[in-house]
Amino acid sequence: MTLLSVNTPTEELRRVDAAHHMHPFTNNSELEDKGARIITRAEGCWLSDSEGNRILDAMAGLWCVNIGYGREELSQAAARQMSDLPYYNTFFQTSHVPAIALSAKLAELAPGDLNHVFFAGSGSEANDTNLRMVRTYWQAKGQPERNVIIGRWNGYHGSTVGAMSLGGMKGMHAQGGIVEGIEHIDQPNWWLEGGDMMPEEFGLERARQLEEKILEVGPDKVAAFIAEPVQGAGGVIVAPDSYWPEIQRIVDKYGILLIADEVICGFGRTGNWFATETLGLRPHIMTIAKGLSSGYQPIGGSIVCDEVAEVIGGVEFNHGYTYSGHPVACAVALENLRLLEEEKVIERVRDETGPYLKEKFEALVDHPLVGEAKIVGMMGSIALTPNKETRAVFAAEAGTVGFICRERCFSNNLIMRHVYDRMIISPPLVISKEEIDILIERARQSLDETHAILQEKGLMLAP
Ligand code: PXG
Repeated sequence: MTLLSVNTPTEELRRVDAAHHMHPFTNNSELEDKGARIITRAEGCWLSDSEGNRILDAMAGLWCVNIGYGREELSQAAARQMSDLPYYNTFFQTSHVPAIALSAKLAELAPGDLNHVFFAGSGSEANDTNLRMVRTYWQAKGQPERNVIIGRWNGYHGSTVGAMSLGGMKGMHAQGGIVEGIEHIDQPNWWLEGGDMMPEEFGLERARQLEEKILEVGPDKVAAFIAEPVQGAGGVIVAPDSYWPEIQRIVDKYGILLIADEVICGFGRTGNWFATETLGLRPHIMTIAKGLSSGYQPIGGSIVCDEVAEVIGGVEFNHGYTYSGHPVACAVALENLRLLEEEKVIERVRDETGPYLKEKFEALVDHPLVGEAKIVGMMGSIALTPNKETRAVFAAEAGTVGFICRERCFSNNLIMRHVYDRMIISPPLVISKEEIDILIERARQSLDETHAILQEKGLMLAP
């Protein structure tokens, strides 16, 4: 086989890709027709592809490149660590400096008494850790019957069996089934499911489903509730203000553990280090990944409160990954956190670029296709609709219109994703005001083009 490189013709790369590379969440047969877009380089918020396009990445990769692409400091940190100690494990009473330093740094950054870190290689692995950890916690406390974990429909916690079961993506559950002892409640998506209720009333109703579920299962059988502070993969669903205080009240009342999945929300995305601070939550465990290393290295983990860590530390927790606390990943994460802190990236999101983006993004609601525009810090979504007043969905199958809009964005060199008929953004936190202007301009252009296509095809219809 000829050696492939970024200089290989795109058609050849696409052919080999379709022939041999199984892509995540992709119907591979579609790749044979059209082929993948092949990304070759990236700098700041900009991607380059094999056809010479420059694309504004309003998704920060997969919600992870918080510090932006191309930071030499991070590649140097990796190279240094690879020379010094490319690998050693943290099993069997061994440790190494990068894992020690990173766990201490995370304990410093995390709120409250979240002072202990169990490392994993990804967010999915970390949530599998959490599933086993909370059950082990209650076992160790002499309450083994407390093993039910409650998650939410349309929540996303990863693709491994445990994480997928905690999540509420029905299409995933349908492929192989889920782990026993996991229950789900409805999501706080007012736009789609709020009916005639006002948002605050709906937020309370959805939060109270947690209490109803606890009572249905039996309060002495529930181990934990897991949720994303802002649902990401489910379409950037920002709960009404009434929702989280009520969830916290219920968690406190029944003494169950709260797991905040901060995989997307953490490390500045909502304008604070963690979204639990933005929303005033007091979790016992936080799941982290993505922005921890800005995606430069695969790393995730669970930040655990004193009480849970003490109980788990009192038994041998038979759990761990070859790459738990991988030294290169830890070194890169540490350098990433140093840059986020030193360059005041999160403060800028909170005080400057976040409010600037919010103003421009929320103004998209004046577009004829846009029903609502919601944004927290640097994660936002707009709902596409054929009728704003009635909050109608399109008559076409859910996702048809979102897909058309995503394709228009692609052709306008903007990466803005769709989740069904919601368009979502989650740009690198270092995005400048000028780049925000470009983002909004391209989004508007793509919405106009989508609108024209829908009118031409007669798709502006509600059922
Ligand atoms: N929790 C949350 C909240 C996530 O968003 C995971 C856990 C799992 O992390 P890993 O590192 O195992 O992927 C995620 C991941 C999408 C998309 O299309 C979202 C994720 C991953 C891939 C695609 O929005 N989130």
